[in-house]
Amino acid sequence: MKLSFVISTQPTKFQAITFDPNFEANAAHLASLGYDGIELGVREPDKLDVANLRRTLAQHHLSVPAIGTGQVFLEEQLSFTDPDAAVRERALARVKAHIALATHFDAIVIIGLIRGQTFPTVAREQAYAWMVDALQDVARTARAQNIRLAIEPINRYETDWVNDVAGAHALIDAIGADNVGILFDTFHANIEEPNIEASLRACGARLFHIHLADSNRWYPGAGHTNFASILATLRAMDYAGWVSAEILPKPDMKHAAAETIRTMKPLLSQSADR
Ligand code: LER
Ligand code: MN
Repeated sequence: MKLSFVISTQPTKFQAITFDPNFEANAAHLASLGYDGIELGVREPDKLDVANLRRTLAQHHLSVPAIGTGQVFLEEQLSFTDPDAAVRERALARVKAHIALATHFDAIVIIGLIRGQTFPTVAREQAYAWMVDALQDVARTARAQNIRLAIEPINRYETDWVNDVAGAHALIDAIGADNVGILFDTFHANIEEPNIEASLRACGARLFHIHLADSNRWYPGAGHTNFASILATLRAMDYAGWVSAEILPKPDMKHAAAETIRTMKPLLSQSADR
């Protein structure tokens, strides 16, 4: 298992993510702390200087395990369930741009808030059907480029469906594509799942990616989530993916990144020794 840290490539309202205009300095710092990669939160893939980004990451031997899309909903309100067909189309086109970006890094594309939620003026079944149709289209586009998608269950205070692993399985069954799996975020799971370890096991082979945050969304070690037990569960499942710290930059990003390493590295090296 490898460790990454989530960084936004643009300013964003999403608080559990760091944006610092000096990406190069952040990359150098995270690499010096011992991170293996940077997960990118991206609103506008077409505005990124990919060549420059790749150069900086290569310089510091960092990978990009995953690319987040949630800002497209948070900043621009684009989603697959909007009552306006033109908005749904723009959401679809944007996620396809994320897929094209992901091919440069062999990264997973995360499907969180962009998938949409219910709207008062649209029947719930209709909104769900639009979401499934869009994700089938996105999954086909991703498959043609060898890219995997990860559905992220998100807690009830941020969205009104697909809040847990059971909801993610139901959505993936409806999509019917094997390049679609689950992103398990320990912060959301602490709110929604009856038992974090059992819910991890319930992901089975669909477990594609992990977001790490403690119960209070601070760095691992700042709350009451049992990361030793989570890592032991992942080892027992032979999970070979990444764990990515998506945390509030508190008390500041550098402190949060260093504390994450302090808690997680000993647990991760146990998994390498197995
Ligand atoms: C994104 O990864 C996430 O966890 C959500 O809380 C975004 O709103
Ligand atoms: Mn997350």
